[in-house]
Amino acid sequence: MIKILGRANSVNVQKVMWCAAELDVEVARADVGGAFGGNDTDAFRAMNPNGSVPVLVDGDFVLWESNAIVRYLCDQYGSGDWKLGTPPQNGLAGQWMDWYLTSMHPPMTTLFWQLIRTDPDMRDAAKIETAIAQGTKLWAMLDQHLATRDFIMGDYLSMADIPLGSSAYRWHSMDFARPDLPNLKAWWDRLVERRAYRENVMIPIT
Ligand SMILES: N[C@@H](CCC(=O)N[C@@H](CS)C(=O)NCC(=O)O)C(=O)O
Repeated sequence: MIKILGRANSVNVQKVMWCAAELDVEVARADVGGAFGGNDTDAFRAMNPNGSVPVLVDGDFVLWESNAIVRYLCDQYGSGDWKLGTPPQNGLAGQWMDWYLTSMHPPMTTLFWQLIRTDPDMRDAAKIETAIAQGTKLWAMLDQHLATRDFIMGDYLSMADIPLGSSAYRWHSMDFARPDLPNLKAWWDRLVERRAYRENVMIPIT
């Protein structure tokens, strides 16, 4: 069976677990990283020299980087819309997945660390304000894209929704004033309807 090494409260692990659940792929997850440790051992670093989670182990095949793992799961085990197929489809899905990592993840990480992992009296209000402003600008771009479609690629859920969808739970759940982005909210509501999303992503933010 496929193994995923990584703690359940990591957004990068959540992406992979949500994707596997959507594909109906059985996965055994082991708690590694954070308070569980185990990611700074020689054995772990032989699999992933970064010492980060998640890591996928599928037989002899080892893979790190959560977006790469999502793509691998869809390519290897997906069918129908989950497999995509044409270069333009793969290009567009990759565009949104990479945009999440390079553009959206940094302000979302700041918000997470400031609002969840930092004591209220130690928080940096300027950092929070900047991250909300950056996040608002970026989520508004996605809101605009979603004005004419139900999901990122069109009328079907795909790998393109996975990284941004995982982060959208945090955007809508952390305690700060959010702008009204109705298309984004409607898309997020569609994700919330999915059991695989609720079970793997919508868990306490810690
Ligand atoms: N770009 C990497 C980032 C991996 C990463 O930074 N993972 C964090 C958890 S979200 C981690 O391993 N932190 C150290 C730990 O959990 O001990 C990915 O998407 O997989």
